Amino acid sequence: MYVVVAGMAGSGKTSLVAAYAEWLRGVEGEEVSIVNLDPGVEVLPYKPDFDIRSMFTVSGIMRKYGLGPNGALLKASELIALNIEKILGHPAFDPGRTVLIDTPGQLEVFLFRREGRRFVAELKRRGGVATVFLVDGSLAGDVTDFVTSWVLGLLLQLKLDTPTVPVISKADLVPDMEVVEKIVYDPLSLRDMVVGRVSGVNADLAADLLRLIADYQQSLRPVLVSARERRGFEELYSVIHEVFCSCGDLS
Ligand SMILES: Nc1nc2c(ncn2[C@@H]2O[C@H](COP(=O)(O)OP(=O)(O)OP(=O)(O)O)[C@@H](O)[C@H]2O)c(=O)[nH]1
Ligand SMILES: [Mg+2]
Repeated sequence: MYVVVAGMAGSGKTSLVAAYAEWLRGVEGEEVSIVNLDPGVEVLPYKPDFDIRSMFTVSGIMRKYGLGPNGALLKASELIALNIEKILGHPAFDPGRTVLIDTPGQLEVFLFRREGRRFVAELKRRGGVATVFLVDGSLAGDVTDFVTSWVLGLLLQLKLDTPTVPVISKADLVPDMEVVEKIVYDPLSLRDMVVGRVSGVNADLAADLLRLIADYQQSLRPVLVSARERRGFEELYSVIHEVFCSCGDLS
């Protein structure tokens, strides 16, 4: 099975992949591969089984094509799509393993574009795919930030058309557990908090976003993880497995 780890820049993808892979390796019968698909990262806290940087890097592309960092990541996304067969032919992508895929920070430059969708579509042809969408727990201090990040996860679910598990990362930094619980169990109860912060038509927009969250939450439990404190992994494991079971035989 393939687990695509996605989330806004700095939401904790790489740290989670490192800590969760280590935990998963201790689970009996689990064969784990780690894939680094971020050509821009300099230092990784894990040893990848496949590393896109063995093919190209953002800094190499910047030099070669005279591009800035985002233009270079865009180019890298195209190169990933062009080399998709070669990449997915690597043994790290054996669908019999749990393949954790660490994605580039800038969602909008890879996963939200055609190239990222194509990559995920090819994964789906080979095995089951679930997306873990990280919402930075430290954002829960500002309800509007938290709600908008959560909505991004829904948009990604639509774009990739995969089961998507919202996961609150950096649980050790969550300033307000009440907001976290409400968004998971009863998003509409955040209405007054969110609507009061914006004016005019944006208040209606905010209320509609909460309704979207409530309607498409897919009755998942809240999953809070902390890569730093190494907690929440049992819950993450069981939710990912539930997602696969509810989607039929995807492993
Ligand atoms: N307190 C705390 N900090 C964390 C945790 N996970 C990640 N961080 C910090 O958050 C920052 C970003 O973490 P990364 O794992 O690099 O996040 P990322 O999503 O891979 O970042 P990009 O790939 O650059 O988008 C780093 O400073 C991490 O140390 C956590 O569980 N707790
Ligand atoms: Mg990263």
